[in-house]
Amino acid sequence: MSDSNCIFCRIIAGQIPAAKVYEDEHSFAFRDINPQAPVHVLLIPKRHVVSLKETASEDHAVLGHLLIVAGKIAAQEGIAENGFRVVANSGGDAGQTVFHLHLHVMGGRPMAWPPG
Ligand code: DGP
Repeated sequence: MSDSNCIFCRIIAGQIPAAKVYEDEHSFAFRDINPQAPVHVLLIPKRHVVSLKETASEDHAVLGHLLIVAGKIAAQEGIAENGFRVVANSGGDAGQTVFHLHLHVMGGRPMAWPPG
């Protein structure tokens, strides 16, 4: 199910342009408009899920699928060998600004820990 008010649902539908890097039946990935690393891809489920807090039992398979796809995207983008980071900001304190679950797949430079 999609939400016509959601930016990411509209990107999946092709109503808002985005630089697509991957798509399959259940997921869609595109370049972040405000990249924080040389490679910064957003990977989202096609089904409108608000955040990790709102996941339902029916999302079990797609959540696992997203992690596997994240690794494939890292390989496709050439960042798998040196290392990459996968982040899901969930809720206000984490800095979530778009309320359609997304994994940030980032790499291409050394990253600090802890994150800010
Ligand atoms: P978060 O803070 O975790 O909710 O990250 C949301 C990300 O989405 C942020 O890094 C910027 C990105 N973003 C927001 N709007 C758009 C858009 O219209 N197109 C693209 N490509 N990225 C967007």
